[in-house]
Amino acid sequence: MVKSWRATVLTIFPEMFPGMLGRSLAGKALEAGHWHLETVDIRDFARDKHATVDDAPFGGGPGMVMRPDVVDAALDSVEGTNRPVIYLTPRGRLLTQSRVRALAEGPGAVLLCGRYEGIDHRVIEARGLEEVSVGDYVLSGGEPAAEIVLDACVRLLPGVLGSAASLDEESFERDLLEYPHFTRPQEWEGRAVPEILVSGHHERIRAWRLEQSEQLTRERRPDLWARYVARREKKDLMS
Ligand code: 9WO
Repeated sequence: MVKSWRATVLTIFPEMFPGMLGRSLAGKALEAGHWHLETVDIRDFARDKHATVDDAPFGGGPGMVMRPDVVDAALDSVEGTNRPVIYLTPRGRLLTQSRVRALAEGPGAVLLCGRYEGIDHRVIEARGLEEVSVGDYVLSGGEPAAEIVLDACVRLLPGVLGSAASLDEESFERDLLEYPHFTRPQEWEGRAVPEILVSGHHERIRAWRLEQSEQLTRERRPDLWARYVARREKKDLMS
């Protein structure tokens, strides 16, 4: 039996976990023991009688900042120093599927959720925290972002998804957006399913789907399209 993937979430709202994850595939996987989740209540590491975790920013300005000593003590309480320690922040590097894949292949992750205007910069530096963003928008705290990271990782853990879905991750087609999907009824409110999909020509269906993916990616995501073209050309050169 291999040791299961381990997530530790540091937050002042531990009751937000597993949250939406508990109701999804990740929740089933949690019950099945494919991964392990623990929360650390940052407030438990405050040392004054009011359990203060935040204070006013030096230099003035609105809002409050999480104290470095409190966050540091909370991080000290976490076992397993071989896991990456990630701070969820809109300032972070954007999360990609390749980072998700690497995280899922590792022993787990420690996820630090900030509130207020964020955490004192010195603890980010001192701990060498990996700053990660799940998108270019500001939330009221890192917790929903942590749940997104966990959802993305857990579905890749061995045994969590059925075999069908795990295969589609391979090759340069990773850089493409998904082709459109259709199911019954074959005609719905005057809209027919593309004829090719009911033709039974598997090779032509595969080509049609690739073409749809390519067109959509070209139109919507020039960044992904450039990477796809580059990878495809490199692959063509090697063959
Ligand atoms: C608050 C704020 C107030 C005025 C002007 C600028 C401001 N920025 C922030 C801010 O970034 N607050 C964060 C709230 C502090 C860290 C935790 N919070 C958070 C994390 N919001 N959004 C995220 C997040 C994390 C990962 N991916 C996307 C968003």
